[in-house]
Amino acid sequence: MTGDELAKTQETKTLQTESEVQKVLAPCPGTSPHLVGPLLVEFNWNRTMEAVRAEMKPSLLEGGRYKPPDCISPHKVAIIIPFRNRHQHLVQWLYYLHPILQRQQLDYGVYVINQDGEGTFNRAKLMNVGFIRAMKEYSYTCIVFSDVDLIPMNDRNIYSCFNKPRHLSVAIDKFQFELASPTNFGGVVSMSIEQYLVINGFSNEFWGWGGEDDDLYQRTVIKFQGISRPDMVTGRYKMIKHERDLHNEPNPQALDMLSRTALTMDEDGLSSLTYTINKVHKDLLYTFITVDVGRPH
Ligand code: UDH
Ligand code: MN
Repeated sequence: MTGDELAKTQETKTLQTESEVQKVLAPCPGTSPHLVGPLLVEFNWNRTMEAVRAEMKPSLLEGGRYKPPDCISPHKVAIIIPFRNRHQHLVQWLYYLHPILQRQQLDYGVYVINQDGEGTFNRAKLMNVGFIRAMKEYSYTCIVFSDVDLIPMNDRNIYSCFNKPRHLSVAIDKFQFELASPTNFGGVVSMSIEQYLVINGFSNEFWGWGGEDDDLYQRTVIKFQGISRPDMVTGRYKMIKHERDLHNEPNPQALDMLSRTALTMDEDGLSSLTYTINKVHKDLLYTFITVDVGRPH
């Protein structure tokens, strides 16, 4: 054996440890080779959480975490789902999204932020809590905020971050696959950590349904002069049908508050967030964080 060959064998030996194997993985390609495009999405089934867990078990790490096995993903994405009392929607979301996110070769984690108690729902505040908690756990570079009832119909709609904050759910079946309005910024939105910090996150002051997404849009336009969106074919979604939840009535103050976003945004948001975490549960499919967000003052 020549000296060179000997050196090679030793090199192979030192590469046995897991961290060394990680080091030699190449970066993932710009476009994942696993994408298939349009997807069939339907909700006329009732798989249990147990069944979904069993199906996803081979690929996932505890807490709803995943990393591509064969390349290093540049996209470290925390997915934040505002939640209360929507168990079956969550089963459906997890069943569809985990395989999609994996085909997109993302290094991701799923965080379900569960509002504790029966008080008025505050979707935006749950998003802020999810952001802070996820950042404490891992060096995420990107955040995707998603309603629990929105399922993408095309896996080329990448759950990652772009040069401007991005509205992903542009073409929902509920609105005949058209944009509900030109300024719509609800449903599924992504932004980099830096972008989210610049806009000071969501407002904490929108209690009940409506307005918080428009406020987020205004913050984004003020700081970034616009948003990013996929095309209307890639951005197709199905929304799981549902009635209005209890304690999430339309907020009568929303319009009035929206006239003051520019004045209040630097004082209302991540910089003023208060909350109490009551429980953190790590499931294989997600990290479930139960939080007391308080009540309107
Ligand atoms: N959410 C919950 N629990 C609640 C309220 C809201 O988990 O009690 C979360 C969930 O992620 C949901 C998101 O907040 O997807 C947005 O709330 P929503 O789905 O109620 O909002 P949307 O605009 O519906 O879809 C408003 C009421 C529509 C009534 C239609 C009656 N036909
Ligand atoms: Mn909904």
